[in-house]
Amino acid sequence: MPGLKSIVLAAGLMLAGTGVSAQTAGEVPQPAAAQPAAAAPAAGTADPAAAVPTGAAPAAEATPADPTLNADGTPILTPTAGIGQPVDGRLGVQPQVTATGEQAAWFHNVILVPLITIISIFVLVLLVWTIVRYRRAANPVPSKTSHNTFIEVVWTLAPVLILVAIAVPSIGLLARQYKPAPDNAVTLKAIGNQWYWSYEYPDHGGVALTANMLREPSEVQPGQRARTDADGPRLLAVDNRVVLPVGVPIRLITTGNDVIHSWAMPAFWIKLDAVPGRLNETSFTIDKPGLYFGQCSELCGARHAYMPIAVEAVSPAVFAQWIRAKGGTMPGEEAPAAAPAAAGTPADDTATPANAAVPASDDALVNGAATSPVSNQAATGNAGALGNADQ
Ligand SMILES: [Cu+2]
Repeated sequence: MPGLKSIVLAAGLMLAGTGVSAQTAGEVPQPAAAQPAAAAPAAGTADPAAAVPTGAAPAAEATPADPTLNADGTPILTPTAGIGQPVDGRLGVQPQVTATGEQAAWFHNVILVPLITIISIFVLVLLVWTIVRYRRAANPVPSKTSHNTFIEVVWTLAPVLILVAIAVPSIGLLARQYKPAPDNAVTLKAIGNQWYWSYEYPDHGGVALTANMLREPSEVQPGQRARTDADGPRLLAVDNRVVLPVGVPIRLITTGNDVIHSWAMPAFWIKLDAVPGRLNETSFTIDKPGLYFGQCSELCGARHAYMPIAVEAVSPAVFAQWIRAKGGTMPGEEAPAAAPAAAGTPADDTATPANAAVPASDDALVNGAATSPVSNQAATGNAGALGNADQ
């Protein structure tokens, strides 16, 4: 849809020209006329930040700029080689960016792999020694020993002690992976579909997005956006990335729409099945900003290999900007619809009684009963919020 793209481009340029830029410290503009509601002149609640001159902009262009995208819709954050993505020839786990992941990687690298190596070499040496030393030519009269209490005690106790020693850090790690998130956590709901992921932020005004894999330039229809290296590696880049704050606990909830999928993000040490009819939950905290890639990890059908996951970890301030750009609210804030009304901008004159009657109900959004605000999928040629494009 080149028409939509040019409109969004023009909106981006206009916003940049009026000084409403992503760099405006603190004073993030409120999404204005996306829901031109509630003409009640509640001037007492006027937010200074809402006095941005948005009145002149048509409704579709009043949303603040997405801080994760450039004006032309390309992503600002580009992948870093070796971080959050596979590397040719690498052995072992990806560099971890969560505390749980670091503990698990330590457990794997420092305890498990050396232990497995030592045991394997020990058993191999015993076997070879027995084969060579006690072969018929070297040992014509075999021993008739049938019991040796000391050796039997050793070969029973030693494995038990090794297993107990492993179990202590292992159970601690398991408990840590399923520790419930604290109350201030950011909730991300990941929904597996054949064959794409959709996401909801139920605590943030019902922001929702749909992530489709970006295809190679040779595979797209005219007008569709193809993958570039700025988006990510082949088969891992998506048109809409999940945006999450660093240093803030994340509550991940997964479910499936059709069959079982699995939301897997190697750099977070997360792999959680997405099962139709139930909610699975885990939590994690991302330590480092960056771009991280994962994939569906449950064989879910013909295009199982083509439903990647991309997470953009940003500072909490940028995350809040992004939420507002998507038409959502941060917890404790009023719904964006209330802001322009309170500001008393000329845009209110266009509000019709019908519009005013529509409440910006948070409850409906939290319950998932209402459709979420259409995400501005400026970065893609796919129609807004549609999954499974052309599959
Ligand atoms: Cu899947």
